Formats: sequence, structure tokens, C-alpha cells
Amino acid sequence: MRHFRDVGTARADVVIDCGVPPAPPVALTIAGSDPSGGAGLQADLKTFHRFGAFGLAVPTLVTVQNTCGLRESHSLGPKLVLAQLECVQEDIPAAAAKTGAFGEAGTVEAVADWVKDREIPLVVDPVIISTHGQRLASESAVDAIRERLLPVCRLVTPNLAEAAALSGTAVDSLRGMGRAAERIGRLGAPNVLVKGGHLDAEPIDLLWADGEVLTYSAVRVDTAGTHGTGCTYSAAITALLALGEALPDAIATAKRFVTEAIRTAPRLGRGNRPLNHHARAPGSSLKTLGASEDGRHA
Ligand code: PXL
Repeated sequence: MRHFRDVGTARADVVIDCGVPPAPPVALTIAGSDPSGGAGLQADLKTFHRFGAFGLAVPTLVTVQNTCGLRESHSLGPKLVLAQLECVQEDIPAAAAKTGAFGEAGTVEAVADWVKDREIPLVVDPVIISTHGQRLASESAVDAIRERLLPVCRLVTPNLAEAAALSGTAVDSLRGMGRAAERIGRLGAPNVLVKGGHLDAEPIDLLWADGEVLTYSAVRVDTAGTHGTGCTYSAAITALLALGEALPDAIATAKRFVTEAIRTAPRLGRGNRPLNHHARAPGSSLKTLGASEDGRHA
């Protein structure tokens, strides 16, 4: 019999009593998988974790992609998505949830039906086109988002192209964003955040909150790393809702976090790089663990 050398520090006669462990706020993402880690449910989980929420993740579709391109996308279908949702929720209820890429209309409808009778605030990131230009929602899935999901969500977060698709109007200015937001709001979403990251001018976001309009401005960061920005932004809002923040404040903090995550994006991959999910939202009480002051790893 060989001798093993124990290099641990535990004493066999000591049993640690954990007492009653704290229950963290729980956030759920229902989204596509991006194996390169920058977007989709992977970005969502990292962001939930960064804000101190425990993350649950139900995949809707699986992509084959890296920072240079998306090669394949395979939908899991409504039955499998619903089975996962029911299974996880009966055990660990979420305080807030978000959706990302859906792929097909049936999955949108299943999620809309599932969320309809629940109290969970739902943030809808209406993903239509991937970073690399491929469709992640069929035409009928976009119709289903408009008709079935908007009426049951707390917030929808379209970029300019998504706002145009949902509202049926061209959106290329702050005024156009306001018009589109109002139209999307009249379709049933109580809060509409149109993101101006693709505007030619400064990247202002516009929140239409049941008729009230707020804007969120930020500086533009000159970078090649923007993959997963929408996922990260909506995930940060969802985590903050799970933590009990009011929506307008949650958006402001999430916007600062995303700007900082873009500014400190890591040098990873040869294409459109991911954000820094270790970033610290300026002005928030979040501490950066294992990273230097600006959120970069030493
Ligand atoms: O950023 C939108 C998005 C969402 N979900 C998945 C993606 C992307 C962008 O490429 O791949 C899975």
C-alpha cells in the first residue's frame, strides 16, 4: 500500500457547522449558448455572478461560434425549454428572469405562457441577428415576441435594428427612438429601453416608461470588443431587479457597468472580442475580486 501525503489543512476530528446558509437573490436566463463565452447565457451567468445573484440558465438554442464567426445554430425546441423551466423553478424560484435568443416561435410562445401566470419580472432582450450577422430568431419568432412576449414582460431592450423590426418604423435618431419606444410600449410592454449604441452620435439609450421618457447617456468607447454587449446589459438589469433595485436605477447602474466592461475588454480571440465581465460599475458598491482597480486582471 502506497503512502499518501495529506497536504490539506483540515483536522479529521473537526466538523465545521455552517449554520443556516444565506439564500442569495436568484436570476434566471432563458437564452442561447455561445461557447466562446462572450454572449448568450454564458455572458448572462457571468454578469449575474458579478452582481451577486445566483444564476440559473435554461438554453433555448446551441450555437457553434467563436469571436470570428457563427458557424451553426440549433434550436432545442419548446418542449425541452419548458421542461427545464418547470424543473428548475419548482426547486429554485427566480426573483427575476431575462430572455435572449429564441430561434423559433414555438419557444417564444411556450415561455410567454409560462411567465404569464407568474410574478417574475421578465426582461426581454429581443435578439434577432447575431454579432456576425446570422439570424437567431425566425420571422415568426419576431412576430411571437411582438404579440406574445411584450404583453407579459417588465422591460424590453431593443437596439436600433430590433426597435425598427418590432415597431415597423425606421430608427436612426433619438427622435426616432422615442417614436419606436412608444409604439412598442403600445404593443403591451410597460417599459421599453431603446439602445442607441449604434447611433452615429453619442450612445444615448432611451427609456419609455408607461409614457414617461428618460435618457441615459454615456461616452463612446473606441474598441473592437463589443460581442455580447446587449446580453450583458440586459443581464445586469435582471440581476439588479433580482436584488430589489427599482428599474430606472437598475438601468443606470447596468449602463455604467457595460461601458466599463467595454472599456476594459480583455485581449481574447481574433475577431469581435468579449467584454470584461469582471468590470466594476463605477459608483456602485460592487467590489472587484481578483482584479485590479479598473477590473482588469493583473
Ligand atoms: O448578442 C446577441 C446574441 C445572443 N445570443 C447568442 C449570440 C448572440 C450574438 O452573437 O450568439 C447565443
